[in-house]
Amino acid sequence: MAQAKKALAKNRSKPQVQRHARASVKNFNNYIGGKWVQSESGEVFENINPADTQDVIGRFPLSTAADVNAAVNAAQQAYDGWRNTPAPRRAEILFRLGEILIRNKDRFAADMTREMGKVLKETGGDVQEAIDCTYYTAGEGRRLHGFTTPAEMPDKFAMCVRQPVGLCGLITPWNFPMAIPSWKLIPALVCGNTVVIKPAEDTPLSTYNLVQACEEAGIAPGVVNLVTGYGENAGAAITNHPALRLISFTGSTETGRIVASACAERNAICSLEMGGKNVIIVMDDADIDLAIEGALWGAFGTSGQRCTASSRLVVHKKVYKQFSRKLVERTKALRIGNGADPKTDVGPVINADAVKKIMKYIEIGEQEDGATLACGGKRLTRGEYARGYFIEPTVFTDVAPDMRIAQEEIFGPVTAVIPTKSLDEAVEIANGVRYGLSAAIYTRDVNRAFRAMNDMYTGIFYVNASTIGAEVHLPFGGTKATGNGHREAGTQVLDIFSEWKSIYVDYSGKLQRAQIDTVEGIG
Ligand code: UN1
Repeated sequence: MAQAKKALAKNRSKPQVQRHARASVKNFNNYIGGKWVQSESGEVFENINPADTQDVIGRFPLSTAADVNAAVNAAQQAYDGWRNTPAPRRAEILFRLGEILIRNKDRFAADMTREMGKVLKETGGDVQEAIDCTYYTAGEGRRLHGFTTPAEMPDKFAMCVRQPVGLCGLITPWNFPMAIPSWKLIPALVCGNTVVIKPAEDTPLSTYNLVQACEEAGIAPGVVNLVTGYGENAGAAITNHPALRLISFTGSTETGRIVASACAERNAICSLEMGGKNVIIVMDDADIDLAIEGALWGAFGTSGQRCTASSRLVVHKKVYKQFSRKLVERTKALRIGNGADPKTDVGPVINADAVKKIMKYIEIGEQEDGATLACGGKRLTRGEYARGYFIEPTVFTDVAPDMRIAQEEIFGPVTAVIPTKSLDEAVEIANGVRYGLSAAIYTRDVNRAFRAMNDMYTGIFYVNASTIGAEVHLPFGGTKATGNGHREAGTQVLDIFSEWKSIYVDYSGKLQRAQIDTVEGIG
């Protein structure tokens, strides 16, 4: 019997390594110093299809601190060669990587649907986001601008350049298994860093595909190292490794806090991208049908498993009934199923733990005084659903802003409709959570749109569009408990993966003391 992903995860400190010989199941390796190698532990874990838990995609190394060490050593050895490769040359290799991703887009998308569950259209989008990121960021290889500025002394030149940070540890989540690794990997590389990357244990294959494409593109051995495994072992070893100058993490706020304190202990740079409780505000002058489209896509795309998911819908009282009725009607019509079936709208959730957590929140919602379970709410277990992790798209109406389902990140196909009487109140409700990733407003009134744009304290804001669908050339990230002040994507990501070096060249031939010596003629 296949071990479900979370059969392992439940007992993470003591992973149950699969013991049944399964000749047909493929074995995958770590990639360290340009070689595909097993874990020194000799142990593996299984990658399981969340739509059919009997479908074992492959066995991946259950890596330990020793594997991480080997990967860090390889990254160290490759570092000087890579950082001294001119940035435009590094970028040329990355453009080749982009071409390889394009050629393999359909295969990578199919692999991703099989290991992660989301529908093929969306996994195609995920690979496309990695392609976009690769092309866009590779373009920075011929920019990576610094600046010059007048020095305060005569015969002195002042400038500022970007230098790589050094060796970087990248820890990535399962919901965007190629896009998010690319958001970290590509800028790290273009800036001249070498990396160790650990993908989420639920979706190692997509990162494996990305790293294999890096090898095919001709990135030198040791520049990119892949180590698969669990957070407790491989992840912790990366976070705590003294030679890794920077840790870039996307995942839960709880784990992010652990990563941040470990980095603080050893003065490592730390960039975090964590939870969200995103909101769509629907005003009484909105195009309601358009708002419904946005809400459905934002709440149930990727089965609600996006940091940017529209998990709250704050709707003006004048259109509340009409909006709720239409939303429930359309939600009920969504087809749930295997993401590989083109007729499917909503795929499974990622694993058994996710089912447990989401069902728990549905129960909490049902118990909350005043909230109405308007549709969905059940796990599907019969027929085609028997072997997967399927949960009905779920809408709660009459939700109060302080209820747990309106405050906590559920990360599943559940959304909460909250009535409001005015824009001011809507903005207050919308800002009244601990996260600050994405917000949206549907209105035809430009003044209201700009008012909300000004007052929402989030990293991303949309007008007449859903909370999901960020593009790679704009910065991505959030305020409050969503992040720690950094932004991925855009050119802003370069500020994570490079550090500024200020350079002064004094060609006066004499000692000139800044702030002390005065320039002749002025004082
Ligand atoms: C995430 O959920 O962590 O904006 C990333 C979006 C996608 C990225 C989501 N482009 O929804």
